[in-house]
Amino acid sequence: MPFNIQKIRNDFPILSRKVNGYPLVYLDNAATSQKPQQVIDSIVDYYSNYNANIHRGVHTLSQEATDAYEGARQKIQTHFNAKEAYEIIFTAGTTHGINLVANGFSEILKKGDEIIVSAMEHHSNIVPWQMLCEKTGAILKVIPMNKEGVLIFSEYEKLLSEKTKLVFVNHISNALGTINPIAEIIEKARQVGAAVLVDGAQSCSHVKPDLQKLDVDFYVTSAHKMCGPTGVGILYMKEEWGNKLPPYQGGGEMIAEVTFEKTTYAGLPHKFEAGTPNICGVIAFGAAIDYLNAIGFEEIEKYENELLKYATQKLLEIEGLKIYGTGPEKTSVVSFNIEGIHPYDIGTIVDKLGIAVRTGHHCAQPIMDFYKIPGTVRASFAFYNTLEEVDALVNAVKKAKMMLS
Ligand code: C6P
Repeated sequence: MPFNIQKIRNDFPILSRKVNGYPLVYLDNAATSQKPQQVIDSIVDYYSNYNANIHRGVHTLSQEATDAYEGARQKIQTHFNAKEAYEIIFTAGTTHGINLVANGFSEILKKGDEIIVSAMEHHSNIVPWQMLCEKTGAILKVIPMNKEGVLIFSEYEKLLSEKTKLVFVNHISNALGTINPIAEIIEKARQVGAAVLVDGAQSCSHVKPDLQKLDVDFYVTSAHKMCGPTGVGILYMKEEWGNKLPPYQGGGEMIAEVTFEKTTYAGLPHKFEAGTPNICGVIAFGAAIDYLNAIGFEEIEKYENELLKYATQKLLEIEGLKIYGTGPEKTSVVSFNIEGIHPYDIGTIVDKLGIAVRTGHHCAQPIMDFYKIPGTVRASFAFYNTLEEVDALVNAVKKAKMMLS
């Protein structure tokens, strides 16, 4: 499909609404993406035509719902190039997936084992590991970054040793837009026998990772970041880990046999999917994957890079504006401040002009501490944004600056 921005925008009903009397300019895509009609239709279709519980009934509706749910798993397996569909575990999202892995490792790690995270992680890729360290006596080490917001690879190499058991890193930083060299990070971790978890929450909408080629142990992401619904995501885990880690929650569907004396667990992926899952969400996630693939990830990446380049150049023309995250490998996130003005004030004024940006620490307080700032204004672009919307942002920021200086 050729990249036709107007046609794409027509797929997103929300993009034609007004906010405070102005056309909505939605630049908070790193928080959550908007949903195309195709995804909305898949939700309506499920509840209108074949809503039923899955894996449980012999009746037609249950079989239809099961087929659609398992069909989405296969679609997602193909998209991320996992070896087996059962290596894709459905979760409530990235945070849930990380906590599931952390829970599993609480039975594996020993006192003195080391865990490495990066300096630019989201809180959900910091706090569960701190909790794990408290429980097990393992030690958390941090890969530092430089002023450009780029990880210092040589420092990472120094941190690695035979004590390193796990490495956790996001593919793309939500607060800076930096793309981390995950292939190299994984390769180095392999040399000391450490397992690696990649947080793909910010990358899944921009690039298509090849999980087998990366040879990563765990990969987590959320559907809502890639045009799917909230409350659903995936945890990919290599089969060997799926067999090794204990279940996270007990309940229906995750068992092979239950007696009051002993319970045996189901195999993958059901071992980690206790209870009735977000059936509709999973099916709609599949529809979102279809939608994005029909546009094409190469096209998306190319177009978003144009938006990033243009936005960076135009915003930097504003005197006193500083961008955080200036490394050479970046995605379409621009995090900035204007000297002497609180980011919250800028966010509030641009909202009055219909522009949605996020302000604050973006659930990445250590990054803000590093730069000694309370937060930033973050404009994050998606493939359905336009150069005209970038202009609207720049004009609104100029206006805010005039009002607040
Ligand atoms: N970042 C943002 O505005 P959940 O909430 O579980 O779907 O995703 C958590 C998460 C984990 N890792 C990264 C890199 C993320 O960016 C996020 C979510 C949003 O930046 C909401 S805080």
